[in-house]
Amino acid sequence: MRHLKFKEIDSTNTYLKREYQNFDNLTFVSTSFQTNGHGRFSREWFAKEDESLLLSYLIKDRSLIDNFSYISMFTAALIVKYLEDKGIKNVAIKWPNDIYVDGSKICGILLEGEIPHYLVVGIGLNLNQSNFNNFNLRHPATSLKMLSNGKNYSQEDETKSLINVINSFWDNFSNDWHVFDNFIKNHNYLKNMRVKVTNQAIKIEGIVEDIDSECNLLINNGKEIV
Ligand code: BT5
Repeated sequence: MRHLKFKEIDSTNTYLKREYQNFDNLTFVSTSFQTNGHGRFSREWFAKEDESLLLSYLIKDRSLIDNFSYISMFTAALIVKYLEDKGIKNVAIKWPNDIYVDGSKICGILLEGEIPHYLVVGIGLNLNQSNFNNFNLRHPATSLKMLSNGKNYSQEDETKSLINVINSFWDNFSNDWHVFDNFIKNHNYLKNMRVKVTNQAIKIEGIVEDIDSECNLLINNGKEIV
């Protein structure tokens, strides 16, 4: 395992996408500040200096890349465990890539890469924000500080601890792709909610029933489960 730390960088994801040929499986990159942090569809990821945990890790192991559909959900499950170990309650995974606490987003995960060559998993986890009033967010947001009576968190320490959790999981992973089945089902934020999802140009609307053991969202559209 290798950990590269930056004070400022465009984006930890973009860095690993540029440099993936020079690094091994499970290389971690973190930074205090990103000038071009992003989510899906080039949406902006907001994080002032030292306020967030900004981390990406590289996957080059072929057996993991071949099962890419599990990677962001497994990362989410590890982050949920990490937050629960800190005593945070009501943590849930909003399929496919967000973590919510009590209805507010605390973490976003971004999977990028080129299959079968490499994957980059990016994590933005809110640590020390006191509010999100100045950002034009699509959904309510929260931070560890807001959930723990104003306590401040060290970006460096939290990054190190989360890296340990993720690294030791993948280091010991024995290709059991069902290891989180129940955990993910029990932390499904969208369960029983009405959603609209576009899957390969097909629009599906209905009530979320479950997440299956291949990490697909199961939606009841009134006629069938899709
Ligand atoms: C995500 O995208 O939630 C994935 C975000 C991944 C960010 C990490 S940071 C380290 C690495 N380097 C990067 O450049 N990216 C990764 P998405 O589901 O598309 O959500 C983006 C939306 O979340 C935005 O349009 C905002 O509405 C909202 N948002 C932005 N910043 C936020 C924050 N700090 N907390 C909560 N919501 C935020």
